[in-house]
Order: sequence, then structure tokens, then C-alpha cells
Amino acid sequence: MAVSGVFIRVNQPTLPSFPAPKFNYGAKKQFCVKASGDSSSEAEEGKLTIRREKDGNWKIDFSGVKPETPLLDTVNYPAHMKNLSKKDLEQLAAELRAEIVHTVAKTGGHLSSSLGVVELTVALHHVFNAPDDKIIWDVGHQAYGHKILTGRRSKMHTIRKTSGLAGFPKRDESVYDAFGAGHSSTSISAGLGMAVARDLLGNKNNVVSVIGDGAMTAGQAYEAMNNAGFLDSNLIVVLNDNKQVSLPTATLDGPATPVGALSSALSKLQASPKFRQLREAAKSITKQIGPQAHEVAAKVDEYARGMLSASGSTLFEELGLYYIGPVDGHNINDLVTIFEKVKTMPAPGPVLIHIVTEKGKGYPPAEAAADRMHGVVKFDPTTGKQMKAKSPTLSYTQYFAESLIKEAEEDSKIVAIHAAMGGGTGLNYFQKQFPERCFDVGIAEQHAVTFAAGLASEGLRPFCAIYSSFLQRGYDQVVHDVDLQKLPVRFAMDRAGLVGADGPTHCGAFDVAYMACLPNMVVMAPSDEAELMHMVATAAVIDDRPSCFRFPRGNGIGAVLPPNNKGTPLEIGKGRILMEGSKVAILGYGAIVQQCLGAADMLKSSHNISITVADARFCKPLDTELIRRLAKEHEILITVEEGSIGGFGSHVSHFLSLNGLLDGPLKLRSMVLPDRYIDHGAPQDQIEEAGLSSRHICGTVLSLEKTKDGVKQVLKM
Ligand SMILES: Cc1ncc(C[n+]2csc(CCOP(=O)(O)OP(=O)(O)O)c2C)c(N)n1
Repeated sequence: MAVSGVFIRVNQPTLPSFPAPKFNYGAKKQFCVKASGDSSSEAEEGKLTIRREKDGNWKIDFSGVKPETPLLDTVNYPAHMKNLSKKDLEQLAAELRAEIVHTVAKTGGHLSSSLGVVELTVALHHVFNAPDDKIIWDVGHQAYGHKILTGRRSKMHTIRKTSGLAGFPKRDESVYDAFGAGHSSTSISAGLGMAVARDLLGNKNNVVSVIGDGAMTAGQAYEAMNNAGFLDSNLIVVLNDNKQVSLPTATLDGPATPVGALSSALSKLQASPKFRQLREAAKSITKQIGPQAHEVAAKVDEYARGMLSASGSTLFEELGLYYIGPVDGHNINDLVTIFEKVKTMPAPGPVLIHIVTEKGKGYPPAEAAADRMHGVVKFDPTTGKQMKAKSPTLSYTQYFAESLIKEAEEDSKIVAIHAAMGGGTGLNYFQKQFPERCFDVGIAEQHAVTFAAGLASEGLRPFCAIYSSFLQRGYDQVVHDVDLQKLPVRFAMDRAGLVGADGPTHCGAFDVAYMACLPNMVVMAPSDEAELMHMVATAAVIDDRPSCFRFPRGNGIGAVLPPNNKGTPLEIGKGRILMEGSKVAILGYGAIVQQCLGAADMLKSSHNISITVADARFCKPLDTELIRRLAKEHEILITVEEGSIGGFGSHVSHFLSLNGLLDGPLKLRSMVLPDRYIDHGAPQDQIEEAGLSSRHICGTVLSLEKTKDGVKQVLKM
């Protein structure tokens, strides 16, 4: 990396010196393999796929062949790394990097964030004594190396698969996963809680929170630092600064400039070697000779105004954290030395170590890719080319973006907001067409919602595109700033329902329940991509109150799209009948309507049952006329949704009971997600586990018909 001269080098007098820590881990004597030297005979013979070049850099052969990892093969747990020399640690890092690429090429998953923290992971596990010392990975998408070094290497081929390892740290999975994650910016809060608990319980362990500069854009990180500065507990925060805030790490026009003032402030710090060197030297001297040196530091501070307050300290220091950095996050020597020193400081209070890394480091295809190969499907390790499945239809996300663009072409007041998820929400496309009308606010869902409320209060028509599960974080803002004031913010909730490999942290289970209980909110869900386009058009014209619509992860079903991909506003609170029958009514809400249609086909063809299938379209306001009719004209009414209890089915049964429609012979059942979190896995496995497949809908109908044979029959299907 070209900026190495900018970093704090630990051989300079930057930190107070303390005696080197003594390790006593009781680990068995380990077999220690030497790092291969410059031109070892083994390397020349081509036996090693990982070797150090003459220039000191590591050369890794990223072919599909399993890399030779002689040193990594001796490390099952961190205890096995304690006696390694710094040279060995470098080799271990190179082998770990090769192993990550080799594994993820076969499984898919998060790649480049883990590659960027290989040296950090090795240094942390060498210096700190997990699981007694707590290492907390923010978001957790960068923890693949951590998983490999903490007893899970042999299971890495199962990562993100049904019954396999989770893609994020998970407390149930390993004692080394100190805190579960998936959503960002929680690590400092959790770490502080652990540090305070340690103090109250009289324990002596270290707590290290590792947080990226992206995750550092969220308010919660500042709330935590503010509190950490006040409580003054010993806590180490490692800020992993790779200058990538949003996802993907590129726009459609190429690499993205990181959003937010924080990013430019961090860059200023990195860009000023003199400043850092002088400042750190001054701070170090201060510790030894007294406060006069503060003046020197304060003078030097003028170079980095973006980050500094009037008193001359960094933002982090203002909050009460002792700042160290920037440090080259790929230099194991420096990382180990700094961690050892910080670890042995008697009472440093909260310390922030600012390291600079490169996302995708050491794997040329990732380094070269515009998105740095953040999240990948299986790929060819030699070229980095991903094996993307071809689909005749686009993702719901793309249909959403396409139709929003069509609305915005005709309505200049339409604006779009997302929280660091331009790729995930499809708003990158909107951004390309309307750069002035698209806002990436960083990983800041709470701010995104209230910012949208502000835009709406001045007469603009904001669409706030946030994944269902991430919007949970902005819920008070949805209630207090939007719904209570009846401001017409439109919420596009992507990834509604089960989400496959990402698992429960990203599952959009609760949005129907949490949105439909709000008095002013219009709550919709499309049954296919054409309906999604109509709902975008509907939301655009709802200008007197807030509205929302949810749509799933995955591709459309091939529905006929409206002309020019521009939807037509729907009548608010009106559903539609898709199939008319007489005995059983299945009322679906959202994309699950497709499973309802599948169930109806099975019931008709195999059991000759006359079925009505209706697409509710709205959870709020309910189509009471439709529901009344279905209840009165059928013996059985089943509602189906891919959401938690408390959602659409609850609203329907509430309406039916209040109106006396449950006082007669009607048999009503609500099919919802089960009352537990469903682990990551293949989408089809998840829907089966949730009991929401066509087969399960069939089974519910047949069980109400009391034809036991029929139930058995359908479960065999
Ligand atoms: C609350 C929340 N919003 C959005 C996301 C989606 N997300 C996952 S990683 C990421 C970027 C994180 O950036 P950074 O912390 O710098 O890590 P990097 O990917 O650069 O390694 C985002 C926006 C999330 N996980 N949680």
C-alpha cells in the first residue's frame, strides 16, 4: 500500500513502554514450522503455493488447488499461536489468506472484509487470550479468519449453508464468538458492557471491539464512545479503516467516494505523517515529563482540523478515548507490538487504535474489483470470476429501482434515501439517473428515517429504501417522526421474509407487525414484480400519510410488467381475487401468494376441492369487504404470510372477531413464521422449516377437512 510512510511505526517513541507480556497459556508444546525464506529450495521446486518474495511480499498461488498451509495446519485454536515469532505470524497470515480464498471460492460468502483483516486477526489472537479476553467483531462479516483460527476450520465448507456454520459470529456456535452480530455498529456498546461487567465482577480480562469505518458512521458507535469516555473502563477499540463505508464499495460509475464527514476526517489524519508522528511523540513525552508537551501536540493538531476540536484533540479523544494511529493494519509486527503495549498498560481507560487496511488485500481479483468482491457467490479462485446463476427474471430489488426511476422521471419531487446500501436496495440505478435526488446517509437508519421526514415536511416525496430487518433500528423514528406527524414518507422494505444464507440477523420477519400497528401507515405487499411496480406508483401518490411496501429477496416470477415499467396506482385498501372457488379461501399477503396458488393447484387436482385464492395487497387498511365475503362464502379461511405473528393474520382475525364473523361455522387459520428464529440456509429449506410451503398450506386445508389420509398423502408429496 502506497501510504505506508504515513503510519505510526512502533520503533518510534510513540507509546509509553511497558515490559513485554509473559505468556503462560499452558498450551501443549507446539510444532512450529518455519516461514519459507526468500528462495527456499521448496519454493523453487514449486511445492509451496505460498512463499515470500525477495521484496518481502507474499506470493500466493490462487489456483483451485488446495494451498499448502503447513503452519496453519498446526493451529486449531489461538493457544497454538502463542509461541510463534513475528515472522511465523506473517507466514500464518499468508496461509490464512490463501485458505479464506480457497474456502469462499467454493461456498460463496463475504470475502474481501475478511481478507482485509487477516493480519489483524492473527495479531489479535496471538496477543490476546480469547475466549477469556473478548474479541467482538462489528457486523461480523469479516470474521472468517477468526472462525478458522478458533476451531472451525474443518467446518468452513459449510458456512452459510443449511445446518452449517453461520456467516457471522454467533454465541451459540463458539465460545470464541463473544457477541453475535450481523447488524452493524454494536461492538463498542457490547464491549463496554463487557468491560464494566468485568470490573464489577472483579475479573481481569481484556475487551477488544473491532469496528470498521463504515460501521463507525452509525450513531450507536458515538453513543457508546461517549459513554466509554465517561465510564473510563479499560476497553480497546480497533477502528479498521479501509475507506469503504457503503455497499457495494462501488457505484455503477466506478469506485465510490466514502460518504460522510468522518471519512474525510480520517483521511486527513492519514494524509499527514508529520502531524501523526509529532503528535504521538508529544503525547508519549507528555506521559513522561508532564503537561507542557500538550502545547506542542495542540500546535501540531492544527494540521488535521477535520478531525479535531478547538482544543486540539481528535474527535475520539474529545469523547474520552486515548487515540493511537493511524497504524498500518497489514504490518503484523506493528500490530503485535501495539497490542502488547496497550494490553500491559495498567489503566489506559478506553483506547482507540486506528488501523488502515485494504479491503480484499492480497487477493488480486478482489483488489481490482470495483466492489472489492464484498459478497460473492462461488468463484474461480484463479480469476475471481463468479459463477452467477442465470435467471430469466431480475431481482425484486431491480424491479423496484426501475419503477421508482419511472415515477421520478415524471415527478421531480421524488427523492430517494438509503443507508449505505446503494447496491442492496437498487438505488445505485436511481443515483446514476438522479444524482442530486439520491442520498446515501451512511449506516444510519435512524437518521435516514428522520431525514426523510424532514424532506417530506417541506413537500418532497421521499422513498426511504431500507431492508426490513435494518429498519428495526429506525423504528422510533418511524413512529415518532413520521407516523405521528402523518408525514408522507414511503418505506420500501427490501429482503422481507426469509433471506437464505444471511440468516436470522437479516431476516425480515417483523415489519408487517411493527408497521401495521401504526395508526397512520398504509401497509402493502406485492404478490409479484408487476404488483411491486403498481405499489411504487401507489406510494408515490399517497401524499397525506406515510406508506410502506415489503418485497422479498430473490427474483421475480416472470409476471407481465406494466407498459414502460411504470405502475398504475392501486385503489387503497383493495385486494383482488385470483382464483374463484366455493369451499376453501386462501388469502395470501405478499410474495407468499405464489405458494398459495401452488397449494390451490394441488388441492384442486389431487383432492378436487374448490378453492378461492385472494391476494390481499393491503394489510392496512384491510379490504374488509373482501374479507367479509371470503368468510361468509367459504367453510375454511386461511391467511398466509411470510412474517411473524402479529401481522396480517392478526389483523384479519381481529376484524373477523370484532364483526362477529367467527361466531358461526367458519374455520379460520393464520399461517405465519414460527415463533423462533430460523437459521441461515437454502431458501427452500427455510420455507420448509417455517412450514409455509405450498405443501404445508395444503396440509392445513386438509387437516381442517378432517381427511387424515389426505394429510398423509400431501405430506408425502
Ligand atoms: C444496521 C446495518 N445496516 C446495514 C448493514 C449492511 N452492511 C453490512 S457491512 C456494511 C459496510 C460495513 O462497512 P465497514 O464496517 O467499514 O466494513 P467493511 O465492509 O468495509 O469491511 C453494511 C452497510 C448492516 N450490516 N447493518
